[in-house]
Amino acid sequence: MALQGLLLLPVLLGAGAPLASAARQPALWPLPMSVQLSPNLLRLAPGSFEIIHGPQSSAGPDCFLLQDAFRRYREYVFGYLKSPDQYSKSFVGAELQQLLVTITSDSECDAYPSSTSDESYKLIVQEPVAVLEAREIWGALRGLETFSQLVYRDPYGAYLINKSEVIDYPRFHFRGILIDTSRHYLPVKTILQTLDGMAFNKFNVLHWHIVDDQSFPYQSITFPELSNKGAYSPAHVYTQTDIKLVLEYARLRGIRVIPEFDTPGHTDSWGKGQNDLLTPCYKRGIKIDVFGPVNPILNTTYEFMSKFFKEVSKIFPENYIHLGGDEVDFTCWKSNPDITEFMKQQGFGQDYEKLESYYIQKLIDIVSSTNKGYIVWQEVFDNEVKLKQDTIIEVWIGPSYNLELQKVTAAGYHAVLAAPWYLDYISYGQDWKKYYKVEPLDFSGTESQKDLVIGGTAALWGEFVDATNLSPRLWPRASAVGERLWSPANVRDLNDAYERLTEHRCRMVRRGVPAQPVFTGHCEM
Ligand code: CP6
Repeated sequence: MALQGLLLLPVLLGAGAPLASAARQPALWPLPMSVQLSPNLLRLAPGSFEIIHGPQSSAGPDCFLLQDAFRRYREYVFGYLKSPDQYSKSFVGAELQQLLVTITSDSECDAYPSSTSDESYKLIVQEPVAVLEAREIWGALRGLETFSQLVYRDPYGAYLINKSEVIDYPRFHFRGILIDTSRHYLPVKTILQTLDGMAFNKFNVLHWHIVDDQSFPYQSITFPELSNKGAYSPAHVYTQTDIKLVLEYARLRGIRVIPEFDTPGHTDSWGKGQNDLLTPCYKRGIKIDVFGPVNPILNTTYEFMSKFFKEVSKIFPENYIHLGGDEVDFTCWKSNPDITEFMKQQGFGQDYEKLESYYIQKLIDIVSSTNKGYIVWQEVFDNEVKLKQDTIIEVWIGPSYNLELQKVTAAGYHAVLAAPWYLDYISYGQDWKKYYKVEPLDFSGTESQKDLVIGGTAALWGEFVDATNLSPRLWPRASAVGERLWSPANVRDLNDAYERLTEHRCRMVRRGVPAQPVFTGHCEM
């Protein structure tokens, strides 16, 4: 049966292929704020079509970020064609010859993207020259992605684009992906590929949960023993060179890299290379060879943290550092007589959350003195730690995350939502729909409370994820989150999303990001 089907296929194609069918639609993902597609089609000639700077642009050929993006997007549009001139000489009709990219405000080509970057753009596709206009280079990057998604091929392989007009900007300015390089080391190549996928989906924050209990792959300049002793092996380390590579690759795609150095819990691996940092645990009053969270009662702890975060704040250009603060286990602190004594002195009673707050407060003062802002997991807020007003609280505990959003924003803090988007949980079926249906502002609160929700993060924790399965587990499931965070709130039609996502997934695969299938079917390669 199957064989017969295969043999019949060429015959069917030869006889039945429609001649001048307008064929497929462009598949835009995430859907822009406003799209007007006219039925008029333009063709692009792979050999001669070019993406260049507009004459009025504040950026020119010395803007490496845009030059590199022009090169990338030409390749994405034409799919690394081997014989690019196949169609261009013979075709008649309307042709799109150029895309002119214009930056209207002072272009900062060497800058890093930040929380205030402007990602808006306007794209007009008309004959013979299309125009992409953006205030900043970050908007031009998003517009180039959209332009590349507008181009599709007819059944004969010709490149088509509708005359069209797109006006676009993100609904939320914080659109993150969490990767975890402690539970499994991820090769730099895998991280770069993840950044590619993020750019295809207009994500703009890589939340890099770089260290945790299991391993410490960050190679510190000040404290090299941390990774010498705490990494899985000398090969499972991010050198300063590796970090710079990731930072630059992300920058060129308009992606911020926010590192997380999670303390005082989740720190087992720190203890291997830094003596006396962790709390010694006791059993029946006797010290045992087990350690708990960071020891909050020693001056040496804070001296270490000062030096460590001073380094981190220099290495990472990002204005925010994630300080963790989640899931602190009090068992070891409770067992330690020195801690018990300290609790008495401070008048903390039996309330170990007070001790945790004592630590975090001191840590926050240290990090504030490096002129960085900080993000913390929701426990830090729940434990009533005194925070600077511009602190970002990451809400991760479900299912009552909307209540938490209500509380966090009522207290005037900024919130990032992660709870409904834990992609490390897998199940049978199309779970992207579950992520897609989430409405981040569906909690009771005033308009100004809603304004404090700055976005969300799709979290791919690493217990069961390494380089072999990261990409298909992340994509296209995270794409659902990407559209929820970029597109207007009323873009929620599951059938329309299904059609676009199916094609978007094929496009990711063609571009070298192995994304798992949405459902049955096949991809045109
Ligand atoms: N690691 C760290 C984790 C988790 C957290 N922090 C986590 C907890 C519960 C679930 C998934 C992940 N693996 N450091 C919580 C933020 Cl369900």
